[in-house]
Amino acid sequence: MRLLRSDRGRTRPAPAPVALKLLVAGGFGVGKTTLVGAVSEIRPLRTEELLTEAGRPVDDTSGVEGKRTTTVAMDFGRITLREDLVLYLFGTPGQDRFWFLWDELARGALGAVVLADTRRLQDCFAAVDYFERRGIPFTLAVNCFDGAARYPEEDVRAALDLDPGVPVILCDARDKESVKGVLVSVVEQRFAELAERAG
Ligand SMILES: Nc1nc2c(ncn2[C@@H]2O[C@H](COP(=O)(O)OP(=O)(O)O)[C@@H](O)[C@H]2O)c(=O)[nH]1
Ligand SMILES: [Mg+2]
Repeated sequence: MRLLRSDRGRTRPAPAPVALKLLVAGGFGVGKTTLVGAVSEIRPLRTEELLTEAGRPVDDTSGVEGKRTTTVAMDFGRITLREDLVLYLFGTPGQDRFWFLWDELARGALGAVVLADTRRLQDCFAAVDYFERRGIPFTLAVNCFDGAARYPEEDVRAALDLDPGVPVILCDARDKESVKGVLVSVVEQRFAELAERAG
């Protein structure tokens, strides 16, 4: 009988996991910080600051009146999707005045999640444009807030004029499994693209 290598106690060392970078974008108060916090294995690095009186005219909290803090620089988190696949999540700042950070964050990103709230769909136009222009694959994730009307995927797709290839997923940014589903769809998109390119 042939001895297997593993029978001799020689186990192969586990390969180092592939680390991929993903961005989480979307309008102010749409749930980016919540999403990163829901799945991150490390204590999410947050740079929340209390909303100040000075920020009030620009930080539109209508619809998210409970919101007391805002992400000034970014959210950062990590999730092991499989033992050989680790995602690093970077939440983009929602406010227009921090747009200068986006190009830094986008460098080397495999893909993105654009979070949307159907009550304020226009808030994610800028993020959709940004990723479309740069050819960064993204999944449009509708964060289903309590009390917000549910719209079918086709309606959201039409309203945002999304390419047919862009996945639209209804999610709950507070729910780990729900968020994982969104992240997997981003990764799968990119892998499918790479496989196609490789012929
Ligand atoms: N009901 C509900 N509230 C949410 C959900 N996601 C986020 N929130 C709340 O909405 C507010 C804004 O979320 P946050 O993650 O700070 O938004 P960000 O500005 O995009 O980072 C917070 O008070 C969250 O607790 C959700 O899926 N459902
Ligand atoms: Mg935030």
